[in-house]
Amino acid sequence: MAAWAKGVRAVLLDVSGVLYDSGGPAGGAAIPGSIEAVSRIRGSGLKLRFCTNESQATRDHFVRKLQRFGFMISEEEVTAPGPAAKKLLKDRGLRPHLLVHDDLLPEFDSTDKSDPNCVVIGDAAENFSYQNVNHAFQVLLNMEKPILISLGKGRYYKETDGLKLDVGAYMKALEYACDITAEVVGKPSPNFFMSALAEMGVKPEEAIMIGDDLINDIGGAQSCGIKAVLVRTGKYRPTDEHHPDVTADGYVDNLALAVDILLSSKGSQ
Ligand SMILES: *[C@@H]1O[C@H](CO)[C@@H](O)[C@H](O)[C@H]1NC(C)=O
Ligand SMILES: CC(=O)N[C@H]1CO[C@H](CO)[C@@H](O)[C@@H]1O
Repeated sequence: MAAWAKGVRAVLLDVSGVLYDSGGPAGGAAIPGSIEAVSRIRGSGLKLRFCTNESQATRDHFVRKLQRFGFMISEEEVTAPGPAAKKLLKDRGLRPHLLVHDDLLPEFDSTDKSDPNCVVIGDAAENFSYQNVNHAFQVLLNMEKPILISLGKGRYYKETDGLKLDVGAYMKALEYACDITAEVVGKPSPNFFMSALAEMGVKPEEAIMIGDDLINDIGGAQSCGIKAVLVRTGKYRPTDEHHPDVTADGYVDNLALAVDILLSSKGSQ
């Protein structure tokens, strides 16, 4: 029996690359077996939370896309960096200049954006034009003490037509140009994982994270004391199984198989 599957009461699921592959005209497609796998987790009585670094769209938009692919999922079950950043801005009285995707803008409708005293950067995809990135740079350098808030720090992700630069690459560019360090909201930041656990009311050792990103999903969860399993879907690459710094608690071909292992271990407890 897999050691990682013992004593699990709650499951944290990464979404893109685990539940579905993004890209293409339909915006992506479910990974075979994953729709049933989510239903089986629900049926088993385990707690469940979707933990995404998705910062290209509002949470509502994101949930509707997954429902269209066939997943049973509701907005309250999603931990995403957009809403987390919105709360942080409010708590600290920060007014953002936004370098985010057009589809994420509605998330900040009620946020005061006048006379910005920070820059928020998300996965802006096509909106990462030279003009937009350079403008954010100028806004930062005009501040007495530049504050850069980044919705995740992924290096790249995979869409159906290939690998794409993620927000982390642009965040680094601004950090370098302005000689500052960004504050990261979202994976792999410990606060992000801990808030997902708090929402489920479980301790780190009672949860398992399942993701396709070795550094952000696996390393991020493990740094909070959460066990983590890497699936060989999405952005997975064979070299992920021999990484010098991060070793997953398990490596499994896909979500369906991970759920098989999890539920058979639960049955035998
Ligand atoms: C963002 O990208 C979309 C799609 O390419 C484009 O229509 C829109 O004008 C862009 N917005 C900004 C602020 O650059
Ligand atoms: C941790 C991480 O970066 N996870 C996901 C981020 O988003 C992309 C796509 O938007 C996924 O492929 C990653 O798995």
